[in-house]
Amino acid sequence: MSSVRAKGIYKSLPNLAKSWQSSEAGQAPFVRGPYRTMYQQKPWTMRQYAGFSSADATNEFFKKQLENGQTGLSVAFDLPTHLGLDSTDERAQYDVGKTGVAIDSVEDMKRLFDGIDLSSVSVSMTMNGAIMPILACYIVAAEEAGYASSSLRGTIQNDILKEFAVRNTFIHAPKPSLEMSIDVVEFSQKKLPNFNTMSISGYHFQEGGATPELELALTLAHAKVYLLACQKRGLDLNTIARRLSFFFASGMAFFKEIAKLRAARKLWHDLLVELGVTDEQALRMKMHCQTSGVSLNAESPYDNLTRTTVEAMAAVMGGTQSLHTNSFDEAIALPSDFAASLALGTQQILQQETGLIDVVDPWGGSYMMETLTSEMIDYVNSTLISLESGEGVLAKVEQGDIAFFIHQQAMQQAQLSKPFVTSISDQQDKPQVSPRVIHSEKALESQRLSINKLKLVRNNRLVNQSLEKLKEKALSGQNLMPYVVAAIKHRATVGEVTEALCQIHPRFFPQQKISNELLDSEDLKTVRSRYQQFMNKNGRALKVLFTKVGLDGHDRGAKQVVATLKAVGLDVTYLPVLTPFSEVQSMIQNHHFDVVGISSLAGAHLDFSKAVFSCIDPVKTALIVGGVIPDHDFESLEKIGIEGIFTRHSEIGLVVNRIIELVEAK
Ligand code: MLC
Ligand code: 5AD
Repeated sequence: MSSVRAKGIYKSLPNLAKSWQSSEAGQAPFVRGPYRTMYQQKPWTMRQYAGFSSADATNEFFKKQLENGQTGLSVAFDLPTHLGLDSTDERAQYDVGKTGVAIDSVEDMKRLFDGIDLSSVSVSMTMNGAIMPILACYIVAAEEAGYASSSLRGTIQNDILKEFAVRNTFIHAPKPSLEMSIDVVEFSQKKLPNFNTMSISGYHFQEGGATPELELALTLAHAKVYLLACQKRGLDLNTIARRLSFFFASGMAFFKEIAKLRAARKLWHDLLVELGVTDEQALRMKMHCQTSGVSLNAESPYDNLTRTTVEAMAAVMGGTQSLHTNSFDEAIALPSDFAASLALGTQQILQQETGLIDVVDPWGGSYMMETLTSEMIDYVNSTLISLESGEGVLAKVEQGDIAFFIHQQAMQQAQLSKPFVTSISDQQDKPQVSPRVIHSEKALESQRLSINKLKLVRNNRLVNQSLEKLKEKALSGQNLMPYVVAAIKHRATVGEVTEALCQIHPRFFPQQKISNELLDSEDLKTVRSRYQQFMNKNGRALKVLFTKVGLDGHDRGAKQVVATLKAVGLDVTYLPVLTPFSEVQSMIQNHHFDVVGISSLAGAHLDFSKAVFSCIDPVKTALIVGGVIPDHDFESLEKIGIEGIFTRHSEIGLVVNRIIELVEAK
């Protein structure tokens, strides 16, 4: 305890006289848990997030996990699906099936759940951008398989606001996107009464660099925007809030994470009471937790099992309803079957062997925990006031202020972060990790066949009519879900529905604010003078093309590099996310570049590198790659002809220096 106190995590002896500190679990304001009996009656749901390649491959994986004792399902979609692009769209070609399963139509959705009893297993779908067509695919697939939609249990993430700050799979601008998410809430309340209509997420804030307390403040700020938007529609929050659930990260700050979940329940209860909610069920916050991805380390991956266990214990001691434990190889690639089994096993051991489920709120009454909880509540309340100040939270989302705020926090956190323990760092002793390899071309081929077949058998006239109707309704501002469901039923694809919606609410490309701190650093001054010498010698500026080919929207790093290169004086052209590959190709063919840089954070670096390398003349142009690049791919990249590989840990000055070196060597 003394070290905790020394670091100032708790400052004063707690005052346990606060009324909420003597409340029981299952009693307002639910600090100690949403239910009186908690896990004694029903242990948390073991819900592993998964999806890769095709519907068939993921279906097989789901069935295996259920056989092994998993108690809920959770679908990870690939990037084209998130962005409402059919797999056959040129912009999607390198991302099909990479970070999740590809779903282009109701037929794929049917195959995803083939042979799985949807009336007994609850299904979570992490979908935000293409929310309407994907939920519609699920409803239609289930109905056609014989399930009444009122019997379906599960959760749709439907939390679009955080996408603009951290996760980046938005399609339309914030305001129309918000309206669509409320369409889903309104529609589901009637059509899917047992479905949680939102999973308001903090997880990604922490992954993006926020502290647990900031994660909570931002989540609740967004939650309030949704509540007010529902109220504005005339929806009764007493009913709506019963089916709003939450999603938090559980990182390595063990005590703080437990306090965060306790504080979250009280803050949610208070917020709803402030908005006039009285329904007991609605006032109980329910949550899913996932152990932290950023806390995992690729150098000594088996240590990640320990980290995940500790993080899972914090989530359970904090009273989560549902849990995903990360696989030990996640810092390297998508979980292998072996690693996924161990991750599920971690939860099973906690549930079946430790007695953790026998105790409700095990830390309740501890001075340390009650103080941390209390301080967390105070911090969130004061942060909410500043988030809501000025033009309010939605304006901050629209102007990119929240994204920028997180980015700055991430830079501060990076300076504070502790080094990883690497118990097995010696290459020779290192256990072999066999990460899952996704064959994107195979996945694309199978999607192509599936779309072609669908288009052959469907009635195109009905498809077109339903899409026209959808556009008409989108203009008039009605709830769009019934029209999306109708289009999907007629076998319109996810891409076609999205395209129709984009004709009314165009794709959104945000302006991103870039940190100036780096631009003023000492390191950069040295690099500037080196570049000046190069210019003096060669009498010209260096020409660089920087591209984020593909769909992964994590472009802050790329934009920061571009801004820095420009500040140093290089002549930089930037092709952003969603640029079709043919445009990258013609840019390279029609202009000279000394260096072409690719940024990739979602596993497509090998495919992109091969494709871009085939367009350049390596005698005149050097190709470099940056982003999330696992160690085991360095050799393959070098073989392709990549001359500079940069990871998240590379200093920006180093990148510029390497570019100059490469050009001098040519
Ligand atoms: C449970 N129940 C109890 C009880 N415990 N009743 C009485 N006493 C108790 N002790 C009841 C509940 O009221 C509920 O009934 C039923 O049992 C089911 O339990 P639950 O606790 O609601 O669990 P579950 O169905 O698993 O739902 C959990 C949830 C839900 C509410 C948090 O939203 C959920 O499953 N979320 C998962 C989200 C997720 O997996 N996201 C992945 C994101 S990954 P009833 O009738 O009220 O339903 C991601 C990564 C990325 O985002 O970026 O790509
Ligand atoms: N399968 C399993 N886990 C995934 N994650 C992301 N995509 C997948 C997938 N397809 C996990 C990683 C990441 C977090 C957001 O979710 O742990 O950190």
